[in-house]
Amino acid sequence: MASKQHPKAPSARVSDAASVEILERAELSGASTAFSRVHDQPSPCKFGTQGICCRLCHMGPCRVTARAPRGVCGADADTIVARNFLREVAGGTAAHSDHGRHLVLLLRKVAQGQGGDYGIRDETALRRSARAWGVEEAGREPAEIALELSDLFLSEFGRQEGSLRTLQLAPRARAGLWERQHVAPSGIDRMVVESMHRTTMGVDHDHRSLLTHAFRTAIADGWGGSMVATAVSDILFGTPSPVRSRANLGVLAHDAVNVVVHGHEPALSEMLAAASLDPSIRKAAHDAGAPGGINLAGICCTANEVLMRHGISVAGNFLQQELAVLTGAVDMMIIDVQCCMPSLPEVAAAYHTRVVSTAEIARTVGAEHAPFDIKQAWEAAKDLLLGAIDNFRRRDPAKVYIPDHSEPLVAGFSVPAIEYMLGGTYRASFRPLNDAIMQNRILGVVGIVGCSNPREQVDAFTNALTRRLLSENVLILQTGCAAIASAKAGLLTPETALQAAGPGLREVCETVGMPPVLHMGSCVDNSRLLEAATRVVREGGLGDDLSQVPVVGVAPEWMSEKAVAIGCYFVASGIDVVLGRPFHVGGSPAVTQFLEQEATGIFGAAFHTCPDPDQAAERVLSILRARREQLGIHQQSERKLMDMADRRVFDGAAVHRGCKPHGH
Ligand code: BF8
Ligand code: SF4
Repeated sequence: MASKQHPKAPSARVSDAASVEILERAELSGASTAFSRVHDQPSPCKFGTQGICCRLCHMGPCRVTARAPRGVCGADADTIVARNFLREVAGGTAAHSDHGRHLVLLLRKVAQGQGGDYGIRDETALRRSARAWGVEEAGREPAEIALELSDLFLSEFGRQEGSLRTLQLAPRARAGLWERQHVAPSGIDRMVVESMHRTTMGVDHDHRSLLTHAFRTAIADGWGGSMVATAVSDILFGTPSPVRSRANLGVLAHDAVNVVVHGHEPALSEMLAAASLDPSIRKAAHDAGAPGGINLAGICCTANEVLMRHGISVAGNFLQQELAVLTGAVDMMIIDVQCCMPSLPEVAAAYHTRVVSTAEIARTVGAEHAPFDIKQAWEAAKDLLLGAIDNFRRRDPAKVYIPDHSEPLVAGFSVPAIEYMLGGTYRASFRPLNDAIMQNRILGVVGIVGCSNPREQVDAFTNALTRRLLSENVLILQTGCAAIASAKAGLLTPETALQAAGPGLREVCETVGMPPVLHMGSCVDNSRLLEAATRVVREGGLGDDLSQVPVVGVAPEWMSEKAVAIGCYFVASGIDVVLGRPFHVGGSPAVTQFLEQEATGIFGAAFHTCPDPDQAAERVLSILRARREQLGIHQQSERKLMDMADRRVFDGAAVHRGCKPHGH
């Protein structure tokens, strides 16, 4: 069972001290983790890596070689690679969008008075979304608005013809481009189904046609399913605002019942957060010998959801799920959907930890299954916590090792929160950000997103890139496991991030009271990045489309097909994407060329692959500078401190932040 010894020391494979300590212990005990299994899968199949393996029909599987350049049906490398790529995008889109659908169905039940213990927690968010999607809200009751809005959202999933309504949230120039290029998606579900249809044997064989549909499908994810998921989460659970918390395995407690929520969908974890404060639950925990009560902590994007809204601490990101169990201190790990490793019950078997799966669609062999019924959410949440309390009694202190490492952080940066920080209560506005970009105090804005991957040193690329770009006066927006990586490195505290920031960025952030690295939420919340970039366009002065604004997306350590979909909707939105790891498309120069070059002609943005952080930083900076040059705002020397004349201009701009852009 035990894996072969890994040639690299734990400290070369993970970055944070807590993970190093647990991984060292895991390897001594011979526990199987992603870090040992990756060593058992040393050289990934080269056909798979290049995307030239096809198993879409039973005349195959076929793989492309120099001697056999076509599959049995005649498909060549271009067709096979493009089909495989489209299926990845469809998978990612399905995951984000099905998550969105579950939330819309919950909102609809709430609107009909059948939402059990759920309600509309943020009426302002409801009215904001209603206005954005063209639903009449003035003078109407919340339930009435919510019903119409949820019906509209549901119709976006099932729409059979015509473009998604939600595309109207994009800058007008971008929505127009999508129509002209015939990539405006129709129904979200339809796009995914069509992806499967196009890629089945004998249908779409033209790599350009297949890849175009990949972008169309991805737009239905970013501007459709994910946008809806974020909007409905904010309505039901509250729009995030800045909140303090901590991240890393050290948040687990010796004296409390540790309940780890892991996965993506926030409905159950919201209820757990509330139930953990219930007096009867706290008393039960005390009675069981846990004076600290219930200590709720998160992993992956469920962590990000409850962090953003409640400041619940983060136990870790993707590759720490097994490490958390290996502390021996987790009394219950509650999993829902996506990124939950099937290995968890096996790791847990050496401890008292109970792994409980809760989503109807997601079973894990060896885990207990407690399907979560929203009609009895409060009771279900309390039952789970009582089960965890009971299990706490079985915790073996001799097996517990909690690394003494966790970092403070600030998260909770929704777009309204950013707008408020920039402009204050009366003049909430993006104007100060646009001005700072135009005056070259801020070079540009970069979204650093995505996963961690055991094939590289975990978190290292993300954090090196974040530090470098901060020093170059780049404002950083983060989501997903990348945000947790930076949290563990201390980069989500304003103090540390400001120290790393270049002088212009630091000055702006200190003036408006905003940290230079903004945690914007989970991976479906990459929609918040689209929304923020759109706000920059609408604010004026930096072009009229996303392809003009100095904004770049980076996925340094991605692993999930969800990241492929996210990358595609960023590019389709006109935002260049730098990947730290290449797609599985190398077997087709034509597909590679389409993604890395032809896309620019269609969308004004493309993919770039840069396997090390310095190279990625240079590429990001050169894209930002090129965009600045096109806008004619590149003249000011970079790294320049504000002198008094500058300061007067800046203060003037701040005073007139409500004004329209100069000369546009
Ligand atoms: O959806 S960043 S490892 S948890 S896929 Fe998964 Fe990747 Fe983490 Fe968030 Ni996103
Ligand atoms: Fe082979 Fe074509 Fe079937 Fe793919 S679809 S497995 S290339 S015969």
